[in-house]
Formats: sequence, structure tokens, C-alpha cells
Amino acid sequence: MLKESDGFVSGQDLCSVIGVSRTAVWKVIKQLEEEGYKIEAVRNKGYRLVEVADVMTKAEIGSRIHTKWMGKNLLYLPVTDSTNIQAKKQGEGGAPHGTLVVADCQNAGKGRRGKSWSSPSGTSIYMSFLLRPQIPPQCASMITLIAGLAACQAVREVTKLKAEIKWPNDLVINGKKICGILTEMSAEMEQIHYIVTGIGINVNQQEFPEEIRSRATSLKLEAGRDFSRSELIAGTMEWFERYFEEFLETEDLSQLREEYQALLANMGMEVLVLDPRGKYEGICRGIQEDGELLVERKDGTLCTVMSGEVSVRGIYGYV
Ligand code: BT5
Repeated sequence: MLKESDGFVSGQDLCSVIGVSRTAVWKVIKQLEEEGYKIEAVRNKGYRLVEVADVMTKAEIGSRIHTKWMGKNLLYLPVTDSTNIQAKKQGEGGAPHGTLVVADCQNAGKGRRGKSWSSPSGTSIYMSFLLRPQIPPQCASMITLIAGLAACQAVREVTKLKAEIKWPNDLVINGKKICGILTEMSAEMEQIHYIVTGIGINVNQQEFPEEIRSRATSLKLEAGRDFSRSELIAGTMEWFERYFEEFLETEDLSQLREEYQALLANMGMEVLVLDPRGKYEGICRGIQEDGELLVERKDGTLCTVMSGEVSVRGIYGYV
């Protein structure tokens, strides 16, 4: 009620609409203040919501997600090992397509290939969603790109910062990493059981561990102000739902390629491809409809890169 009103809502109105006593209303107001809502209380006028700072609760996240199916089934955990692990458990337990797991803190946050993801409490986003698409398993890697595009749009919309995608699974601002994405799959040769995509976004973090300090940044460090994690989560869900439905129409990125390439930090840049058969340099020419990166080599031939490590000159120290 306070959110929907521009001004004050009287204590009496709150009591009668909800059907509780004034003391009960007062207790809930105190609880909301503890969660981070700033509420002004004025005698004879009632209560007014001054500011929704960075509140991360199930109710706050849920109230902001306006989607058809994405993030509708929401699990919020103050602390967990890894939201990817928890979302996989949800997958094994039969949770529905679009289930979202959000945590305030992870003590075993994962990156790719056994790397770890720094996940302190109170400042950043750790979320994973469960998908049950009926697509061939080889299409699954495209989900990472769709998630990157969705998160990039949400970050841009909420913060007005010029976030870009570093193919395949990072978002960067001014050449530093603000977001990492990890997609995992349970499948047989021809059939996907479920896919879990995890997204970590550095939101209001001001400090990073020594080993990543030079390559990592947060939205707050870039913009000089705090942002609402719940708003960013909801925005990402909305963009993802839209893009994912477009993706399902063709089972490739043909409808998303233009938008993707417009946000691609690698585009037109010199890249170093760390191919296990030997590294080579080239200019990034965008992505193919199946999500592979197009690289033009010095001799003019076009190569495609499926996944893995691609360094972009000027980003993360490749000079
Ligand atoms: C990633 O791996 O970038 C994928 C990260 C996915 C994290 C999310 S959080 C929610 C969900 N639950 C999980 O357990 N994971 C997902 P990769 O490209 O391998 O990058 C990992 C590398 O990024 C590390 O080796 C560090 O160098 C660096 N790194 C670690 N934490 C970071 C952070 N908070 N910000 C920026 N860089 C970080």
C-alpha cells in the first residue's frame, strides 16, 4: 500500500484494509525499516515510503518481477553454497521451468572449470534460474549468450552505465568485469533434462580480493551510487523472458543477433583466441546465428570459435 501511494497512508487505513490492530501495523513498519525501507511516520498523517533502498527479500524481489513464467517460482536464500547447486537441486526435485534461486551470499560461488566466484554478502547479486526447454542439447550454450544480453540490457536500463558483453559469458564496464555467467546442463545425448544458468553481478561492492582487484569492478564503483539489487534481478528476468521466447521461435540467435552485436565489447576489436590447437589473433566480426564467435584472421579467412577463452585487446590485460 505504501509503495502504491505517492503520499501518506493513514494508520487507520492500513488497519482496516489489512484487518489488523495499530500495534500490528507499527510492528510491521519496524520490520520493514530493518529490511532497509525508509518510512516516515507523521502524527495524524500516517506512514509514507520515503525510499526503497537496496532491499533484498523474497517479497521485494517478487513484487518487482512482472513476467509470465520467468522467476515466478522464487526461492530466496540469505546464505547458500552456490545458487547453481541449489537450482540444480530444484531441477532434480521437479521445480517448474523458470524457477529462480537468489542468494545474498554464497560460500562456494563457482566460475567455469573449477574457478571460484567471489560472493560476499549484502552487496551483490547471485542468482540462478532453471529452464526445461525442449531443444537439442547442442543449443544449450546459446542460453549463456541470451542471459548475457538480458543482464546487459537490465544493467543499462537501471544504471545508465555503458555495460557491454564480453563473449561468451562476461559483462564489462570500462574494460572491467561486473558480471559472470555459468550455464550447466543435465542431459542425455538427445534430450535436455534441465538447464541451470547462474548470473553473478557486482552491484554495490566497494572492495575486491587482491587477485581480482585490477580486473573486477561494480556498478557502484562505476556510477558512484548504490543500486537496488531487486530491481536489477527483476529487469534481468523480464529481458530474459522476452529474448528466450524469441530464441525458441527459431532455436537460434537470428532474431537477437543484431541487438547482441550492438552490445558486444569484442566487436571490431583485435582478439586473441586461445584455441587448444594453438592460439591465433584476429578481428572479431560478431557472432553467428548459433552463437559462435566470428574471427577474421590476418590472411582474411573467417574462423568460428565455439566457446572457451578469447582475450580482447585492452580487456583484462591483453595488450
Ligand atoms: C564466470 O566464470 O564468470 C561465471 C561466474 C558465475 C557466477 C554466478 S553467481 C550465481 C551462480 N552461482 C554460482 O556458483 N555461480 C553463478 P569464469 O569466466 O570462469 O570467471 C571466473 C573468474 O572471474 C575467477 O577466476 C576470477 O578471476 C574472476 N572473478 C571471481 N569473482 C569475481 C567477481 N565477483 N567479479 C569479477 N570477477 C570475478
